Amino acid sequence: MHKDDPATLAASPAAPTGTTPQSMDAFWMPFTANRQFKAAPRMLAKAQGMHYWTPEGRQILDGIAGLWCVNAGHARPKIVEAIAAQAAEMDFAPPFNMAHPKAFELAERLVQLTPAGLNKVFFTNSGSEAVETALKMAIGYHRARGEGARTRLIGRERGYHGVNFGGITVGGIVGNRKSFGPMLPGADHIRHTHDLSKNAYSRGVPEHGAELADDLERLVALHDASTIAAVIVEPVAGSTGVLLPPKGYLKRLREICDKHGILLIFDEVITGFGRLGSPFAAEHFGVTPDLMTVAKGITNGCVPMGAVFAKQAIHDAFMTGPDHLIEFPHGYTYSAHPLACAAALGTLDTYAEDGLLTRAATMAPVFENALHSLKGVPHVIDVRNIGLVGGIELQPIAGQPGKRAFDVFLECWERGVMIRTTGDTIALSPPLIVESSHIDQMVSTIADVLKKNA
Ligand code: PXG
Repeated sequence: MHKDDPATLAASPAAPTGTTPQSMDAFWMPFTANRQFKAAPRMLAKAQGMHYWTPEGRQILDGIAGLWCVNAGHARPKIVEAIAAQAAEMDFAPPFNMAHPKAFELAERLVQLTPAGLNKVFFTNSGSEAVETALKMAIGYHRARGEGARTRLIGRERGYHGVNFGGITVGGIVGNRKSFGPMLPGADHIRHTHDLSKNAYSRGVPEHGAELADDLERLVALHDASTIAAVIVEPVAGSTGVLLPPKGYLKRLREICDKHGILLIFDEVITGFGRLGSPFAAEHFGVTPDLMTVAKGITNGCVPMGAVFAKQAIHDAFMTGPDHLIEFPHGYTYSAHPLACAAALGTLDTYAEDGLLTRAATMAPVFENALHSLKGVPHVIDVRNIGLVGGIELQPIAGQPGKRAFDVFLECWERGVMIRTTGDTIALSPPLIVESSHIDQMVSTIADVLKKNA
């Protein structure tokens, strides 16, 4: 197991490795309160193992694996070496009508990890692109089979599927949607599963709410199944504030999809690559989707990459027509980029060597106990956990939604712990190499901050 060796850390980058930029004017920052940030920047300059360092050399414990992606911890040698070697050997290869061997090697390695049946891989460069790709595959699949009326896409309230137009159409986070017009026509949403009145402080998946999957029957009754292409859900919703599927919910959703010929898409951008203690959430919950999107952990966050896994039958439906014609007119200049493929192969080696795709299962009880110790701490109204994902929901300050959690985030940063907040929920998703001492540091820092601000 890779650890942050104290000797290594002592020798680690105390000296500044970056400098404060002369001007911060030009960079329009993504998903950031730009004005707040530029008034009081939080800059990162170096990373190793479980930690970041600021340009001044201050050590920051990484409580969120970068952004749910650095699952093996930072600066893992095999990944660093693979990227460097690939950059020197071949920087780019066109992915349309050309290829390079590592793309095929990676695809074969990946489908060894996926649930049986998901044996075709299409490469993208992000989770958002993986989602667009999966939605297009779903609609194109039905059309190829002669069911061209199945164009309607169903998402779920509070869902997050990236930021492109298909993704925000099926997404259900109002702040990400309301400013951007009508989006794709015909989409609809099933209800979300969050119910604090019944499920607060559940350890692992909540008991109540499997019947919320029946909401899909309501939409089938309204629109008719013959118009519906696919349903997309996150098995565990991350961005919206860590919402776990009620016991039996995903199985029921699968059954209803099967009954009506609707494709089921799991968006595993955060749950993929070991986050729940299995390689994928599909395996964890014993439910196999028809299409599965991933990104983030596929390269340990080191080079942008996403992917869609598809069932054989979906792939095969496209494989018709003259041999020389493109079957699926879709793809990106950087699909299966050599640097991303090299990084992904180094990542899979690192996961395998350290047993990281199942380590979250071992650490989950420690993580769960630590998180649930926050029950009773001022402002905490719920604690949720599964594998190495944690959510701590806070009582919002009246009239200022999101402010309480954001203040906790700022103060944790000052105290050397990087957490993530969304609305008034704190999310934790540490690198899968996390040790008990790191978990204690994260949770005690959050508790101290909440008590101080009580
Ligand atoms: N689907 C899911 C389920 C995601 O979590 C995406 C798609 C989009 O991936 P890209 O690579 O296009 O960003 C994501 C991304 C958060 C947070 O709030 C979560 C994500 C991204 C940024 C922040 O913690 N997930």
